[in-house]
Amino acid sequence: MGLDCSTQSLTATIIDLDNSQIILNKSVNFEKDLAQYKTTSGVVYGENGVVYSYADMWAEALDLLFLTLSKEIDLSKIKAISASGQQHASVYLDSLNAFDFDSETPLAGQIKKHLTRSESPVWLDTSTEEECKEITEAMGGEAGVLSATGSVAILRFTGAQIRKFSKENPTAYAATKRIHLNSSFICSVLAGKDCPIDFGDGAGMNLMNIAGLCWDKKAVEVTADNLAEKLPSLVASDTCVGDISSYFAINYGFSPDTKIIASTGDNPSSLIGIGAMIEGSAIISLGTSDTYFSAIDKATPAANAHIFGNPADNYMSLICFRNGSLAREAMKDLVSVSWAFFDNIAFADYVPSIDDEKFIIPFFSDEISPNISSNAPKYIPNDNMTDAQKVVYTIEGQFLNMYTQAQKMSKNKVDNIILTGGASKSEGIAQVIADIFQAKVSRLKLSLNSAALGACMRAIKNHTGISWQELSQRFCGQDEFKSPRAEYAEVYQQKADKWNDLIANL
Ligand code: XUL
Repeated sequence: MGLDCSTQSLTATIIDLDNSQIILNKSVNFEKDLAQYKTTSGVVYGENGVVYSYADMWAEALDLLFLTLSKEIDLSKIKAISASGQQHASVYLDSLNAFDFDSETPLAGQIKKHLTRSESPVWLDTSTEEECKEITEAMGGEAGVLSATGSVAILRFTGAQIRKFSKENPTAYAATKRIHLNSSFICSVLAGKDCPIDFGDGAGMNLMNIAGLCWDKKAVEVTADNLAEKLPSLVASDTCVGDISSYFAINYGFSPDTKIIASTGDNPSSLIGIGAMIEGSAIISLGTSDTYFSAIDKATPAANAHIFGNPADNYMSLICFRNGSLAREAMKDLVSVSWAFFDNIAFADYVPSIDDEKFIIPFFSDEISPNISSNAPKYIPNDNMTDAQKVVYTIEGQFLNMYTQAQKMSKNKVDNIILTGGASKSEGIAQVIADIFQAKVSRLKLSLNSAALGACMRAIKNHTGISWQELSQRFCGQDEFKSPRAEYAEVYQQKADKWNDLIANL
């Protein structure tokens, strides 16, 4: 069984390994099914950028989900469980024994009585600007935080959130004996004991030394007083932490020897569930923001990108581009064309060529990768361009930018790109990506919760030793969508070099 405790819901995916079949996918929706917590899509929006959720709600969701599952399926057949969770969210507890459950009392109340902070800050929170500045300064500047932890100090990362709590509520902070991430919290609840944080999710805290895969002494020291003793240990993601808590065996019929495998963050888990855990594959997710993530062999930190642990081995890069779908939509409206034209027709007769005048830098809102204000002078459509060219150069701009940013993290060749998200249906976008990256572009056959599937695959891997390659062949079906056209490799390399010059001058 794989679980994903995401922002909006808790999902379980169960695989019947003998028949290579995903037999169940079920979710509890926080807003709808646990309405008493009064969340909006699983979170509460406070003032000044504060966004939080509740650890006792996540625990209650586990009770609810397992109760539903126990009526549909014989849970004693589950051999191993792993979980994934929304990254960066944190849980503050007054005791290392908080997971020592009484099997007759619901989980939520048992957790709640141990919380020193009833609210768990989540990744949407942007209230920690001051703390990020302080951490950056104490670490000797951005380069210091980046080289130590794999990311510059980031608003939503856990370190800044912990610092803010220690400043605003020193008494409750002092009473905190353990700080968990959402993922290690779920793991601890499942195992009924205090469990470690894995390298995948630990890297999203600005506290883990990215090269050494241990807590970074300086980062921990400058973040908050006595923090080292409040953090769990760090482990490789494929660690079995023990057997399931008797709470779940007694209440839902799990076998007492069901193995619990360390949890990880939802992005590292999706890397597994999409089948891109081995170097040479990358995922491009086309959404409100576009995201590029890929398995990499070395930790080579780059500003504006993150490095997390790859649960399969080594590392993964994650680069987020703010100008994704909204920028595409803005350009579609500006040119005043239909989606059919924007996604396909515009590309029909296009032959890539080098032409200095024909770049569009489509940063409609402030871009974060790289850091460029939307007010910066940019190359915009001009009257010498046809409507089709305006569309094509917009898409080229987005993905030349993605390609050059990805190259900063790893120059290793990617030969398979898996495209997900709304715009992945566009033939034109897929072909431009294939040509720029000179990689085949595939799409997933089934649309599943890739983080929950990844957690399930990690549980299987730990329990059986089946290789990643075989697991991805069996469970992550991909269809090849577009092939790279070798004749345009040189043109796009020149365009990428030119793009770097344009951006450097903004
Ligand atoms: C990654 C991030 C989000 C959350 C979503 O850095 O903040 O992708 O993990 O759950």
